[in-house]
Amino acid sequence: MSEAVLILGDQLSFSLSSLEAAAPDADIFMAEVADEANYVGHHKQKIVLVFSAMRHFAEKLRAQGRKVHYLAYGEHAKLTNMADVLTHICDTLEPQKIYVTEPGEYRLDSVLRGWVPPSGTALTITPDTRFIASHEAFAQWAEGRKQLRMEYFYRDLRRQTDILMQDGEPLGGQWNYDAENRKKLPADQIVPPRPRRQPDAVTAGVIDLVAARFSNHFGDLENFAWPVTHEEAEADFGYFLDTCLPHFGDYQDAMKTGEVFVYHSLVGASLNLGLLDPLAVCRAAEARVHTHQAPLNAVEGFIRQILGWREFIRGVYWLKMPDYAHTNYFEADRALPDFYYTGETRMACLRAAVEATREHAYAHHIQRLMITGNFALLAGIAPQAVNQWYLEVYADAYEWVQLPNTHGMALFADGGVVGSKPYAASGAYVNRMSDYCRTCDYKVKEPTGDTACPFNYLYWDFLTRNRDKLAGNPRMGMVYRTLDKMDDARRAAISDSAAKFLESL
Ligand code: FAD
Ligand code: DLZ
Repeated sequence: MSEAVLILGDQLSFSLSSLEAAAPDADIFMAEVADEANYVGHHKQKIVLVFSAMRHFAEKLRAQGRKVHYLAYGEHAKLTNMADVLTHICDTLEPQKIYVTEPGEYRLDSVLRGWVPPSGTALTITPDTRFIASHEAFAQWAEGRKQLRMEYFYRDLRRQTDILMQDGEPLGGQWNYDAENRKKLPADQIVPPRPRRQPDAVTAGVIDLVAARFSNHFGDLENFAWPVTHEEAEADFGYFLDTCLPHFGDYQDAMKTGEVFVYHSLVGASLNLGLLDPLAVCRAAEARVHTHQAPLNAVEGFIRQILGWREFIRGVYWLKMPDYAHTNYFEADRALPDFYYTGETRMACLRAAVEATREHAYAHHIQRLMITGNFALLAGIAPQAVNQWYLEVYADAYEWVQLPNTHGMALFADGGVVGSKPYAASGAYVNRMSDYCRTCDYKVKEPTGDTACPFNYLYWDFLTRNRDKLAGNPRMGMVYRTLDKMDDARRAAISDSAAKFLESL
């Protein structure tokens, strides 16, 4: 009986369930197709990363003695999408069985589930077991809960995996050390440089391909340094453990001019492709506490991002799709300003976030949430436009993780599924966590007027515009009491400054 396996571009794991389900002599197919490369205008570096990592993985499988059919971009022009590829597999091989691990995105999942195999062939979609919680486990946890909160899910997964636990209790006596993780980066603190990597021949070939075929996509290619193999991903993660993890907690929320990566791990892109395993990453970080190589606040903070946020976000996506993507709690409808692509804005913080994004297909979490995300929230930009931008511009972006983060966490467009209140902030927050305001054209201490930081009046204007939706939220009581104490002249100045600024977008 002949069998085939289709491996998607973000399924580059040897333990993939489709590979385990199929016979060892099954024919393996991997395909670079136009629809996946173009369903949004992915950053050029993301396409290089996915294609190069796919090509390296195919070579590894071949070296293990597997039969791999690799359809490179442009060499099979008629195969534009994954349904075409499945049909091509049937035409060339007439397999009785085709296995594919469930795609990470609802869009592609619908394509595969909607594909009708020819008679004599059965398509089996296997679960993606590269996560700690299955869809069923998340749905069971969510069942009957009024609100889904990451913290409680995270605690359950800590207990389940026994990570950072001691005799059934959280190590150190606390579940969460977030309160210790909000330091500003001191001006004289030297952040270690990231190791540079010269592209090998495979990556260099893909860079040429992307430069030629995707020249209209956003982003620079010059700084491409993403790991494209399991070994490179492990090496970079090892560097993070040794050099950055000890400071990860303290400076997790810090931003600084010229420091794109601060002490962040950059493991998101590798985890999402399957080059790293999330549980192994958490256990390797946990070991650093026991060997006293990193403090508990850093290690817990890092593990919470992966065991907590990453798993929770994926659970929300599959529980709530497809309706989730169409909610718009604040009825926001403004177009995305051009500066999200050009970086041409007088706001230093936004400029830094967009420039990092263009140069590295990366910005760290606080830049995504509190700079570009906060601006989109306060300015009332249409969620679909914002979601599309985030899906396009980051090397680690796939809808299952991007959408709940953008739509839910940053924009509160889901009305409170991911977060209990909007992450709205004025310029004071940016000033507290960064040095951007020192060189900005705008004045962070001015509340209104042409030279005031736009975050200041946009913040109060957002709260005023959305009073009916937010004033009843118990976590917003204090800000509304402050707003209510403002006199009419102050409120009019806020409204005028906001209207003028928004008009200028
Ligand atoms: P670190 O800061 O070093 O964190 C370690 C790891 O924890 C990350 O690699 C990631 O796997 C995980 N993690 C941390 N925060 C989250 C989170 N909120 N949700 C899920 N996983 C998390 N992450 C993506 O992987 N893809 C995206 O497309 C994406 N889009 C985002 C959009 C917005 C608006 C926001 C606010 C966050 C988004 N995130 C996304 C989450 C987070 O910002 C990135 O995972 C992180 O910045 C990646 O950098 P890093 O690998 O250096 O992570
Ligand atoms: C992101 C991406 C890109 C750019 N190209 C391909 C491709 O040509 N072939 C492929 O199999 N996968 C690609 N991917 C990853 C898919 O988009 C990803 O598997 C789905 O979005 C599901 O997460």
